[in-house]
Amino acid sequence: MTKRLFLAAPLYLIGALGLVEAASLQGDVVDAKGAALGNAVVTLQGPAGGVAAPGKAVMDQQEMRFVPSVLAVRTGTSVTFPNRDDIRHQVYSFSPTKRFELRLYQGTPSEPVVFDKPGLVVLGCNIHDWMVGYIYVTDDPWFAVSDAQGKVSFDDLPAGDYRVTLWHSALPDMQPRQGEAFKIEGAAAQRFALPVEASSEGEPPGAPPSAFGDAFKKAVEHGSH
Ligand SMILES: [Cu+2]
Repeated sequence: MTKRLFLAAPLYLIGALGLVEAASLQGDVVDAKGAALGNAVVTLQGPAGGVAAPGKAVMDQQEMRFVPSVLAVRTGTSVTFPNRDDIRHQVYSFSPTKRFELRLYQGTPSEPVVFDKPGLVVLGCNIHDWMVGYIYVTDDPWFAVSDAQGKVSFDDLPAGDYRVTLWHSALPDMQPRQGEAFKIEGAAAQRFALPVEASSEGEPPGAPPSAFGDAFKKAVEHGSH
């Protein structure tokens, strides 16, 4: 659902004018061992210097997890944080990109949070320490989050030269990486490698990252006694 928001309307404007040849890109994101890497953010800067309009996006809480665990949005996007659990959450971020706190709540807070600066926002919940989510805010006109098979796809791109930026929460310093420049004409395919160890291999999307895994397991164990 949210993925549709990523590929925003201005792309169609460019296509409709007929000024540039339309192209598409199928991307495969892989880790240091060449295995498919899900939940990676891929952003593109292209030849036309296109600008995607800020939109609206949703970061759910379901079964005491953030869903999706990684959300990419254009700078200026309003994000709502509906709580679909029947317990209360208190969502916060201490990240310099966007500091906020949504007081203990159920349902959807009336005001969305506007992410007005590019950068990474790490989400937590004051009640459930293992809950962690990421909002990646970008100025780049095209962006997507890789699926569980490491796939991303972009349609209606203007043909030309592109620069790619890649990010994943398991990168040692959490900093985005600049990939090699490449050309897109017609239907292109590209492989994007990130220096991420295969620690998250086999984990379902949205599972707590390993740093939080122990806390999560303890909580579950306590809960079952
Ligand atoms: Cu919570």
